[in-house]
Amino acid sequence: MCSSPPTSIDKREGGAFKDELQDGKVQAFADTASSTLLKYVRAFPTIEALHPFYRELIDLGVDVDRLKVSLGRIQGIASTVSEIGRGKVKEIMKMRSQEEMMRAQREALGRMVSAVKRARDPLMVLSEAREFMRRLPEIDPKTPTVIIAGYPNVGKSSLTSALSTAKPEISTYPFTTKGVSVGVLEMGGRRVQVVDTPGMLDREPAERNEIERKASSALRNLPGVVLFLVDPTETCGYPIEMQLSLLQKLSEEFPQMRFFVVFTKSDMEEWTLPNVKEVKVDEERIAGWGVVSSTTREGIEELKRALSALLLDEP
Ligand SMILES: Nc1nc2c(ncn2[C@@H]2O[C@H](COP(=O)(O)OP(=O)(O)O)[C@@H](O)[C@H]2O)c(=O)[nH]1
Ligand SMILES: [Mg+2]
Repeated sequence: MCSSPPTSIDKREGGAFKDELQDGKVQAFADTASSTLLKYVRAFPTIEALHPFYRELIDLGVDVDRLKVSLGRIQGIASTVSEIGRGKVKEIMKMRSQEEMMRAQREALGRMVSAVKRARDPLMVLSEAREFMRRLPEIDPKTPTVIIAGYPNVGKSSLTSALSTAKPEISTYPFTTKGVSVGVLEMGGRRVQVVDTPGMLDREPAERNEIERKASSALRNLPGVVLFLVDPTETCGYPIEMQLSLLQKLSEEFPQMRFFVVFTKSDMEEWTLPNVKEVKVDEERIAGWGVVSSTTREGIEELKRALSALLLDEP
């Protein structure tokens, strides 16, 4: 059955309703909903534009394909909503009875609300991804970096503090329970960051879990040098042969990086310079050797100068 055409339209009333529609509910809802959705999409960093260091880390906590699909879906919903809005407002403006207009408006709002509801799941994906990214360590992949390596208790944290001007900030990777500390030092007016990564370069690659392996691999993308610490006093609990063997394994794992080797805890009585003749690492891979004590600061300034020359004076 067809509804009969409206016969008695109150011109004034209908006109007023049309005026209200001009800046009325349908348009307002369409605009707000679509621009809000697009804001979420635009606020999200483009994965491809990210530095490979972060791209690899993000891969550990975020399903990147699912994220891309979600971004696309939200964008699609935003344009659906504004199309519904535009179309309906045009339609409504042509209508002559208020009842008809009200019905059309309700229908438009209903359709837009259900479209927006479909954005819930993809928005959840975005929010989870953002939360993961927010908790990644604040390492600037463009700043020259000293990556600290060596067995537990060889003096990595102590040396990171001794080298840094700022108090090292401890940030926690979302995928490790241990913190990653990032210290900052000034060298000739330029920033250098010192990154200590427990659970990664303090054990053999084979002993890391899958996530630690991938996170370690992301470190390859940082520009700089690995500062490998050896504790000749063995008070760290690891025999010297084992420590030197870790140096060899890490140098194989990071073939494009150079290693600066420092012997720590030089203030201790039992300290002796280890025999390194057996270490099978190419000469050119070794950027330098040093002897330090973080307690007495012996060798610290020399080490800073050497690192500075290494990181900053090169093309
Ligand atoms: N005597 C002496 N002890 C040190 C020195 N550096 C670190 N230590 C001690 O060695 C232990 C482990 O140091 P830490 O920096 O935590 O090692 P990490 O596990 O490699 O970070 C701590 O008890 C430190 O006090 C040093 O230069 N001299
Ligand atoms: Mg430590």
